[in-house]
Amino acid sequence: MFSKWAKRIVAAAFVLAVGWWLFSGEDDERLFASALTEADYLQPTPLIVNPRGRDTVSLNGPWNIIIDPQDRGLPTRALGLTLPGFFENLQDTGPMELVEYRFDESEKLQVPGDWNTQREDLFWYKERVWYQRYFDVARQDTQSYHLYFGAAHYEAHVAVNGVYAGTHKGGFTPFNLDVTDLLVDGQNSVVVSVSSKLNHGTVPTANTDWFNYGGLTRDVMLVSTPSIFIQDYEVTLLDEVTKDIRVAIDLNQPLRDVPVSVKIAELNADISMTTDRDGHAEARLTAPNAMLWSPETPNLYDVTLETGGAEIQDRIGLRTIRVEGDRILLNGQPVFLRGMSAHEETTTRYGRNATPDDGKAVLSLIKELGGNYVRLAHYPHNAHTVKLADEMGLMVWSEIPVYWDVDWHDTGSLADARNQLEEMITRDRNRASVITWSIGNETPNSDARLSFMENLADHARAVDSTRPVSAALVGDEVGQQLGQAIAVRALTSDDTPEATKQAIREFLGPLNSWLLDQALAWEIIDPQAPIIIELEDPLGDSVDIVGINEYIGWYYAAFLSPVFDIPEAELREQMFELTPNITLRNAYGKPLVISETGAGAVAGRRDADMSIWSEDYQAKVYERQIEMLQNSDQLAGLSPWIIKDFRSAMRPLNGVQDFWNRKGLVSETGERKAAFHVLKAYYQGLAASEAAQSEPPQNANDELE
Ligand code: GCB
Repeated sequence: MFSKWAKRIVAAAFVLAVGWWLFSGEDDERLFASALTEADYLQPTPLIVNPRGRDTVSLNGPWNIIIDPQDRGLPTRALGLTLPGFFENLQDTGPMELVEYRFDESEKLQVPGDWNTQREDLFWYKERVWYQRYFDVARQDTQSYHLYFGAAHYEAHVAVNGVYAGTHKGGFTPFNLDVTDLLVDGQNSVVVSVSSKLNHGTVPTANTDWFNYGGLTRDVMLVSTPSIFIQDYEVTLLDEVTKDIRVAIDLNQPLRDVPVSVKIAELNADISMTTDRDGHAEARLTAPNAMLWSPETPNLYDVTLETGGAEIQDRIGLRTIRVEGDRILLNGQPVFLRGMSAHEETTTRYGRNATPDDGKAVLSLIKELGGNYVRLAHYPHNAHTVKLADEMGLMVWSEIPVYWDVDWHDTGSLADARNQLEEMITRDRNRASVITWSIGNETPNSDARLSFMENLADHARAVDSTRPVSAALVGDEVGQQLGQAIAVRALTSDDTPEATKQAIREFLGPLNSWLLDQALAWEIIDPQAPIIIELEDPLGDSVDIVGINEYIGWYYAAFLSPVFDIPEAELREQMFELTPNITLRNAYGKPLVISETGAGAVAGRRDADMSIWSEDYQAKVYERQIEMLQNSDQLAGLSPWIIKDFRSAMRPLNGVQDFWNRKGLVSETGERKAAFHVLKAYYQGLAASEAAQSEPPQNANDELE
């Protein structure tokens, strides 16, 4: 028999031991600190190419959601315990259980879709939303299962049946997670937490002229493959004359001697190969009868790839694309890009495009203009849209969101940008429509930015050596040289008020003023001479196609007016006069694409006096731009800004913008503005003369027959 005291000591020791066991975790300096830090993130598994051509089950539809502005659903540490958070999808099974969230019977959001336009109270919301749904799987032991997300904006954590499975950063590219070991036969639960918060270190940062749409914005699916499967493949036309084609396949594992095959039935091509020790196989074939892909003839071939009995279906166009001197050659012939820039928004819904029809509505507007090209700005658009561009015959500029003020010194930002670039290329490398990978937009010139961007250019070429690399440059020179031209004209005109001349001289400073006076006296500068603006941004040397964003006719007048003390109305008039005398060039002898130009206009606002925000003013900017463009012998195309008015938190002007950027050629509901018709006449004229030039010479007898 134990004595009373012995029993008490044992009981106390037991209590202490349990307490120590429960609460002896490391000391937490913060209560409810996140237990999921970047160091713990599981990366997605390598991207599976063309999931829709495989065995998939769609997980689109209504998902249960919980709004979590304080990140309380993430696993946290408190009182020495790790609390698993909402990943668990815990159910209370009785009236005495404290579970402070519930997905079942919660509100729902449609997937794919942004949350901002599905619920009024989420319009400006950027923090975390938890998504959950159930799905059934008839599990087969021979199969591998992958959860595939077309995009989640911006950071997503995924858990399956309560187990954290991986994290992805980047709001516009796909990712997949191998969840084979987490699935059960029958009903499964997936929980995804999505945060749309951007900061100084994200790509892009929070500083963008487009709307921060958050959520599971693209298709979600469960892809089922054999355990050994084709991860990635490439079918590329190498030569437009010999019609040599390269086919390359990569397995998900480095396995030697695995039989794989590629069939293009219409071309009588049926190749069987075995993989090397890297799980890679490749072959060349010649298809003399292949009809090439072009915007005028968007021919696509059914391609079937197979290994271990699992087939993948694709439709692939064959074409070559390269740059020679200042020309872009499509199938060996110079091509002029008659395009428009587009955000991923359309006239048929408010919010981020989600369905193939949304993408089609955007591309159809560009076809209606007589276009052959679209700049998908400023981030990779939905895979559906790029497929449609293949089918509809539109060449594509595809871009990553390296925009304005990314942190050029941050290795994390560079890693994110490289990853997004690689995911974009991997997803779309078999799309004939994509003719260039753009590594960014309007990145301000500095040494740190140049090495960041050169790193991206090298990476793009390493991942895909078959396409030119491009970037849209901001062209500081345009503002500077326009300013110079205006200063010279104002100083030499008798009509300029003395006060204005004085303001310009003050801006120039005594030395520049004196130099200018001498140059004028010695007739080295002719105030009426054509203006040649040469873009010298060193990034132009690192890319193959130089894009320039220039807003002659829109921004510069507002920028220069206070500097020169010239009324903005007068400057705008001068800009219109000067524009046709401007020649744009790049210092590197490369193809020059006007990646942006434009002006804002409210649909329906007409004004013969040409006030800004009127359709008439916008149309005049387009007319003058078109005149100016004829001067540039390096010009290889244009994609004015932008096909449709788009949402932007940066554009608050009430009664005019109301958080819409108004530079669209059509309004958010599809009203065509006057400039739409100006550009349409220009593009249709160009298309007609190109068609006439490419027609074989008329046989004299044809007319007699
Ligand atoms: C630009 C940017 C684009 C803006 C546009 C504008 O240069 O590249 O993202 O939306 O100008 O409207 O100012």
